[in-house]
Amino acid sequence: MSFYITTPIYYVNYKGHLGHAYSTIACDILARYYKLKNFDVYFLTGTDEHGQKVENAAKESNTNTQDYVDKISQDFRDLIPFLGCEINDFIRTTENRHKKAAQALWSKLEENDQIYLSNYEGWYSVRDEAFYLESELIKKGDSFLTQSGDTVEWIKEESYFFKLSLWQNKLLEYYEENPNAIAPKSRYNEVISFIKGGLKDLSISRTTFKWGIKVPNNDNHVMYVWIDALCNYLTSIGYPDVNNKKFKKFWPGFHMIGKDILRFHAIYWPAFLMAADINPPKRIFAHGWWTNEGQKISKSVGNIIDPYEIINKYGLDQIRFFLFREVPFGNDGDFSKGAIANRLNADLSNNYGNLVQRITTFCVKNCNSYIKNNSNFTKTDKNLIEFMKLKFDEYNRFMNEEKIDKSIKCVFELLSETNVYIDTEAPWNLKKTNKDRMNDVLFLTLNIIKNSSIMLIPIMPDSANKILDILNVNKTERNFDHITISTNDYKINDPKPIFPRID
Ligand code: ME8
Repeated sequence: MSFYITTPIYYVNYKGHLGHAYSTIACDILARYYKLKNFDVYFLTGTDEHGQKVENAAKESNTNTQDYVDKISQDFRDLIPFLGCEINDFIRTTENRHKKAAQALWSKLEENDQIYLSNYEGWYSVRDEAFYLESELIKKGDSFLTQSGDTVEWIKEESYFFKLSLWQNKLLEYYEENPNAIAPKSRYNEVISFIKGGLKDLSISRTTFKWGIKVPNNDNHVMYVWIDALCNYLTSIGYPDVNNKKFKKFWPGFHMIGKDILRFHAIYWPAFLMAADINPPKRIFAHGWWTNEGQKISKSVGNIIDPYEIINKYGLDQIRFFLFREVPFGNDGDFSKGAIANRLNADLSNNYGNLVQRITTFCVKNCNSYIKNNSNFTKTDKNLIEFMKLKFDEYNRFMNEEKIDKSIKCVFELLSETNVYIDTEAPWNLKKTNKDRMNDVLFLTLNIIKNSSIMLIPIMPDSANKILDILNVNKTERNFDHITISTNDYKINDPKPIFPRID
């Protein structure tokens, strides 16, 4: 089984921030989850380097455009390992492989009679790199603003058009037959009502600047940045060679995006693909938007959250955990210092960390670090094992719907229940009265710590693996085939605290 997952490719007009990190980590969580299920996973990210917005940013910084995009693209690339993400490819739209792929896609659309030359006249937002109808804008004095308050400019130029209007009914049919192609459901409904509102042909080339991929056979035009950018998902797996192994194995893929770019991915992109005889994406998940202490994050307000700063302050796994436990995935979230401290202390220090720390230190001090395996479970033990199985099933069900917060919650319910079990069974008392039973209680608890830690690898790979190291769990057993009660004994390594408290 294969799983192809992509992040949006990020504009290189500014350095990466928390929002970008969020999309990338979301993909890493799913990629790692599917790896634990033994899927063949391919995880792509990269940078979107053409268009007016990027060209303007280079001009503003008085840098040659190519040097400018090289520098910022490298910053995005460097951020990935810092976020604990393991990717398979990093694509840049200024690479030759991509220019070739985008031009091949264009030529295919032309060959299929999907493109014509005409004139475009209308509103354009450079910030969104998007065309707008006047009805979608807010009038302010003599000018118009986008819903998010950005300025638009009137453009009038010769342009190639894609026959998007031809695809209205086909898209509706496709989405009716494939209701899981867009998630969450509210985004699916949004797309359906947008399509029902009517689709106009889409301008797909520009003539007033040069920073883009040349349109085949017409040097006056560069491609509209979105047709160029969306094609990256095909480039990485070898397009235009649709018969190569990678393409056959991984397409169609799963696109993780922010809610701001839903229309491009869920309307334009599947239409381009179908028009070029390629299957539309398997699934598009649009996640919510982060604010900073209640305020919209923006360059002009100056409240951009630097991933380096927060990860250096709280820890990588702590931030990964907070971002995906705190907010239902798909909803908007607010990044606040108070919420971080509460969440990390309650779940990581007091629940997971406390259970691991007190059990492993107890084993080292009182059992010579050695716990024998056991399969003679009491009724209470069996209930806990059943609860573990139930939570693992729920965890999977939620992960398969990208309800990452709910999946995490299942693991923490299991850990809480295990803390209660330990308090009730009290191995510290059994030490004096029944050493065999003490061993068995510890054995079951270690198994639950092991299984919970495997389930938490996608979220907190480093910490979960450190805990599995303390438990001496074989690297080859750190996957979902081993969410069982081991038949081996446990030998405990010296424990170190993993989740310090935050003040
Ligand atoms: O749109 N909260 O690139 P971009 C959550 N190049 N996510 C956020 C966020 C926030 N406050 N801010 C940004 C582009 N994001 C195009 C994409 S794809 C073929 C081309 C995330 O640099 C979110 O995923 O503006 C959003 O969709 C993406 O960054 C936009 O990044």
